[in-house]
Amino acid sequence: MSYSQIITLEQFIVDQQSLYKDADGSLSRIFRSIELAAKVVNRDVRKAGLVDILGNQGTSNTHGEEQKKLDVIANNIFIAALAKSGEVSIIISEENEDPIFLEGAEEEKYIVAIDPLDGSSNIDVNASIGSIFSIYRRPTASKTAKIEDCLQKGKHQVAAGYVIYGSSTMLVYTTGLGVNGFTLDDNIQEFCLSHPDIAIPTKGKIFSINEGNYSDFPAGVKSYIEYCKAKDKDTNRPYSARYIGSLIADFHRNLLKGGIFIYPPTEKSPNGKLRLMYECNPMSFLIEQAGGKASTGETRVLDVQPNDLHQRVPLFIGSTDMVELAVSMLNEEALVS
Ligand code: AHM
Ligand code: MG
Repeated sequence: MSYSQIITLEQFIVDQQSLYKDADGSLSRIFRSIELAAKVVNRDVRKAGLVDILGNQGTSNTHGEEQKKLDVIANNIFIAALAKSGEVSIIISEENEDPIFLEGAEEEKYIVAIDPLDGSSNIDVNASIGSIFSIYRRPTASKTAKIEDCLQKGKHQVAAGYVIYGSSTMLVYTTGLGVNGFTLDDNIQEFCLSHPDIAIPTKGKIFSINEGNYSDFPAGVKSYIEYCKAKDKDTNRPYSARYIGSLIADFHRNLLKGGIFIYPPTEKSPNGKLRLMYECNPMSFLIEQAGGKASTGETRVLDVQPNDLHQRVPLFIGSTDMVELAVSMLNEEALVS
């Protein structure tokens, strides 16, 4: 492809925002900050083995999990870049217990939720990791941003996306006008449109779940796993099991190829592991925009009213037919037992 045919992320965002009649450039400025943060984190991820930034920071995050050095670095980079945009009044992060109210920006209309480095157990072993972001408009007209402004249903997201630091680095996002993917060209340091209008196949052949927890799964999830493994020519079964333990990597593969990712409730964690605001909502907005589905097993993820910034929900996400079947098996078994 010649460079005259390249569409950069920045150009694409400007063109897309011109389709919104009330767009004033604020969202574009937030995206510019996210893009910059993604490039800086990418630089640090790529040299992680060369300098002393691998390993543990020796501190825990708000969920009591050990923080990796790169988690902390990525968190600081995203917060600094978003603060600089001048358009964001509150940042909430998986790594921070409390919301960050940005000084001097109390009246700005946007709130951004981030999981700055998702899949951190994969950092030390050189497997794919990612960053997730989700953008909301402040619902109140009050002058000072409040914590309640952050507790919005996922269906009110204005934009969401992720960066995957894989064999190449990609940024995938939606503003409610479909899903588009951009690959970072290392030579010119620009994200270039490489995956326009991503659509997930309605059926897939991949199921992604941490089967190590099998004995703790609800009966319906166990039945669905057995269904995925059973031989049946007509429905192309058995399906393939693929699970790396990095939501972004598992999600990205299933988005492009078709499949289902499940993080179910377990006996130990009745709400699953993944966080509504930082992981489930942004991925659910993306999957719906790509033609797929996301459910907690009981309801559409995007309809869940959050009551805590760090709350967890079970997640069934991916190709529509697969999610519908998994959820119906979950509920059928729940009725029987
Ligand atoms: P993290 O945000 O602390 O990295 O944790 C979330 C990760 C997801 O990326 C992944 O899907 C999940 O945890 C894997 O959990 P498990 O190891 O229980 O299968
Ligand atoms: Mg995460």
